[in-house]
Amino acid sequence: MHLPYATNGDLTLRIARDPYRTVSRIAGKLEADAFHGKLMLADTVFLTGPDCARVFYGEGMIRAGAAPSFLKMTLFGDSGIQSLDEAEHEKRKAMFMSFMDKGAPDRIAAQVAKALDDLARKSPDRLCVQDEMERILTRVACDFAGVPLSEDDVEGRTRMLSALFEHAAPIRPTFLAAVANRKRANTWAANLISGARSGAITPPRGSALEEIASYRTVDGAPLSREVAAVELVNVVRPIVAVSCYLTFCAHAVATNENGWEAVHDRPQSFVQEVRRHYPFFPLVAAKTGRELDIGGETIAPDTRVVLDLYGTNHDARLWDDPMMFRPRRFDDRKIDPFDLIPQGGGDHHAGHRCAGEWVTIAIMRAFTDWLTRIDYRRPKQDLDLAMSRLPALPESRMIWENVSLRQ
Ligand code: HEM
Ligand code: MYR
Repeated sequence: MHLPYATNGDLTLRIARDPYRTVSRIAGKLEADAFHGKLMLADTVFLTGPDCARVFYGEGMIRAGAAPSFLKMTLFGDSGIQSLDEAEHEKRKAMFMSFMDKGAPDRIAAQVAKALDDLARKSPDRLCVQDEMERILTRVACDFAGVPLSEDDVEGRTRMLSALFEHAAPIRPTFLAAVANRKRANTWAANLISGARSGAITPPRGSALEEIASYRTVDGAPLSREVAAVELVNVVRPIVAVSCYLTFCAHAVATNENGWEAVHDRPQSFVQEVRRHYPFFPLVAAKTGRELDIGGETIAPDTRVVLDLYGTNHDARLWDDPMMFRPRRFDDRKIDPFDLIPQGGGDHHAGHRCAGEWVTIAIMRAFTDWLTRIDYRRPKQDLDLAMSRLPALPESRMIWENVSLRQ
């Protein structure tokens, strides 16, 4: 048995133009969940759907050397948790997961709720939801991680951290600014690590800054200052990135008849449907660590494998009318580790599934609760999702006017 080949040569340009839909479209044409293609000139196996997601997160897949190098220059940084395997991954992941214990999602959600109410109390005439949420989440993320942040630095740190996820891919000139911001972010975080290690900064017990600064690898060695910095950014940056999901929540309310009703009547289902429906993280990459059977074909070791997250979240075999925004579908649905996978699939502890999934959901719930407590006007604006962007935010970044807390 052999997997089919995608025709039309290298898929890099097609994926760059339409990162969310290309893999599932080709899979549909080939009538196969797994197929061969080329990505950046290298042989790659593309996977979509729940069965293939299970293979992607199964035995024999590794992450060392799997992420495209441009992501190391921006979003991920070099030598962080995303590139680890086996014992070192397990140990470092346990540290990341420990940050999420002790009520962290609830604590973060309470802080977000307070910051949102403070914002509405100022009754702004006009605001950009994406920009405002990035600012709020930068404050919350730094506080959560035990990182000092003065009010004067909020704007600069917000721009620095947001560039890493808003311009992560080399598809627009803004990528170069993201590379520069990755260098700044690494220097900023490395100084914080040095400060925590020397005692110049005393981060709260159990905070990410303290734990990363004092972490010991499987061999008992501390992390280099550079790697520790990358891991600190791996805690702070993604919390700021939840801003995109908040803009998507606002977009879902603005563009769907059932959006507003769902925010009131079934907020948890609303949040899950936003995570399923909206185009955020398109694809994830791994490599075969040995000869591996995929769909009946033996794939050579060291072959890149790409899993289509967005396509799996829109797979018609799993979701009725997958392109429709329909929160009710989650009212009594049991979620499987391999069907709703906007933040990766499988197990959080044993695999690479996103460590921040519960925090993400808690922040989105705080935002949707807030929507029921405020009034605002939405001026005419371009709400089209720019599907070639990563993430595919609405063109206007969501503008509101006359925002106020309801009396
Ligand atoms: C990994 C998405 C928020 C921390 C991942 C992965 C995805 C993802 C797709 C990779 C899964 C894989 O490699 O198989 C997202 C999205 C978020 C988000 C769309 C929304 C903003 C967060 C938050 C945190 C976080 C809030 C932490 C506070 C991490 C970490 C990893 C990760 C540490 C690496 C896990 C590992 O390699 O074992 N995320 N994430 N993420 N995420 Fe998130
Ligand atoms: C984070 O880790 O900061 C949270 C999510 C950020 C998502 C940014 C979207 C761009 C990802 C590009 C992936 C290209 C895959 C080959």
